[in-house]
Amino acid sequence: MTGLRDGGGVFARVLAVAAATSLLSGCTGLLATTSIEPYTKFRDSRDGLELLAEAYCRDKRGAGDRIPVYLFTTDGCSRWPDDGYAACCVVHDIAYWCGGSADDRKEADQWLERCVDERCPGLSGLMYLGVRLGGMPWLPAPWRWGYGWEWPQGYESALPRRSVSAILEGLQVRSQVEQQLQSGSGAR
Ligand SMILES: [Ca+2]
Repeated sequence: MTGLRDGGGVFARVLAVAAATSLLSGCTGLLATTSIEPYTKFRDSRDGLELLAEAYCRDKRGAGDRIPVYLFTTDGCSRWPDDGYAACCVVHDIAYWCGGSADDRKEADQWLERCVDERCPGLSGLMYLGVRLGGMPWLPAPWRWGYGWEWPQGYESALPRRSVSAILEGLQVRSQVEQQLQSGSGAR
């Protein structure tokens, strides 16, 4: 347990540094927000993201394999301050919900870093470090790798499946997430 506590302390420090850095770089305000509305307000957006997550996961795991036992949910950028890159975090959540091998997780984290870097270069490296430390599959946290499965799902063996980024690109997951996050304004 000491290791877990130490890991949590490091994670907290990384978060504090990230918040300070993002403030200094003008990427975010003082309040941490999760701009994933209309996800929690509108059924259509929530259903759209669930279907998108399932499509990604069926593609990732291959026909005939199971998909997670829990429906897809997202908390946006978890406890990170977020300003304009919530879609990056939701896409990253889709990959985390589905799970897979250690290499898949690293690829998803690298994808997140690139995505956030487009909007907020001062934060992307620290966010990468944060998800590497805080997203391990054996941590009983709701944002862990493979969180769509019963804990502990752990890492799965690497099978000759398509890469995370190839599937994200093939299904245009990021632009579809952005559309879902914007669609609620028209539904009001
Ligand atoms: Ca998240």
